[in-house]
Amino acid sequence: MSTKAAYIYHHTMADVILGPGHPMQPARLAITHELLSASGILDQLLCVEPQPATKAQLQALHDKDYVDFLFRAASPIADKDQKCVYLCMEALFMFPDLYKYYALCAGGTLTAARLLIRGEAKIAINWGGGLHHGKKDWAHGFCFVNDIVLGIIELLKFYDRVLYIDIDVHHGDGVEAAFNNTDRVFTISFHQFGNEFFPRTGRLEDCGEEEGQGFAVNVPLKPGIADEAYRNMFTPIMERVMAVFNPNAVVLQCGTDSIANDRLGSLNLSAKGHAECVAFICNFKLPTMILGGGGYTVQNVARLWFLKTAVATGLDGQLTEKLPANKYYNFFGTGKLNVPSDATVKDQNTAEELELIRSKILARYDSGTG
Ligand code: TV1
Ligand code: CA
Ligand code: ZN
Repeated sequence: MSTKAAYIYHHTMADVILGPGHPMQPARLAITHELLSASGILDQLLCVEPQPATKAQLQALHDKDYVDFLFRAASPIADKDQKCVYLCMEALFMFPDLYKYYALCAGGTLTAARLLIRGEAKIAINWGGGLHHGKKDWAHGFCFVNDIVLGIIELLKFYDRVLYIDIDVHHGDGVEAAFNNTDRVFTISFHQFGNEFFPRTGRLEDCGEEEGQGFAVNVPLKPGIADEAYRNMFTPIMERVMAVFNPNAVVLQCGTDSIANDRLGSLNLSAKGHAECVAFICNFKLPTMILGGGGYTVQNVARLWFLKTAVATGLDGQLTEKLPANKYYNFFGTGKLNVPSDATVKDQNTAEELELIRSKILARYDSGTG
């Protein structure tokens, strides 16, 4: 008997609005959920409703003062000076229920970690998680907590080595920073880089420090990369990392802002191309946590997370090229499942540049293959 894949979802998260015109729309969680439900795939998953993370759990990464601040922050009594210290540019984006929302993001990822540790699932999916920019005492890039770091800290209680893979269009700076000096967590981020693109970190040269030297990889990309060129980076690099690091568990951040026509990102992957990366990682058959993250063209985020849920759980044979009949049907524009690459977009990466990045990264691991 094979264990079901776990799917973590709390319906109240989708009702949250971060602010007028804010690109991060939690409603995408409900739309993804509706596709899973309408297709019948949801019935084949172990659905788990998370508890909010407690203050004590958040403090596994975050400073007590910062957690206390978040708890009070969305209320009118919040201190203006404190906002400046903890929130930097995020001060504009305070919203009611902020604490509840982020405690559920983190609680969901902690639940995913525990399901994997207890062997209750081999794959655990939390589309509400993936907040890779959060720092121990400040909010950054829509991430007021860092659920990923909290989840990895939990996994490290049981697993020796955890591999973190980040295919969001932005650099996974918060996760990289938290584990920059340790050899127990290997972090790798593929991201758009250059021209001040947020958060401006994640250079090719940055590869960990002290004990952690060689345990971080950054793959900086220019706008316009599509499926084939991305695959030619992702596959050989991940194959090598898997062989060299030999992880006991994997955490995959699946921000969908790297597909074509995102509101913030300028890469040009198709939904199928992005989902292939997930299939490739799941094929290693390690305990794997799958998290959300960015993704700002909401109907395409729902398409892709629906597709990835099916791919990661081995249920993609049940999908068709068409979306199932569902209550948001008109909102999707077309009834098609895939989001194709945009043929009018030019790839600004040259084959030579990509080859140089790939060979520089692979050369660091030439002597050891496991
Ligand atoms: C409110 C309303 C907020 C409209 C933010 C785009 C908005 C952005 C908005 C926006 C926006 C960013 C910066 C500003 C540094 C700051 C979940 C001085 C149309 C994981 C976070 C990107 C990405 C933050 C998060 C970035 C993730 N871009 N409209 N804000 N500058 N912040 O650039 O990696 O996907 O854009
Ligand atoms: Ca990334
Ligand atoms: Zn992003």
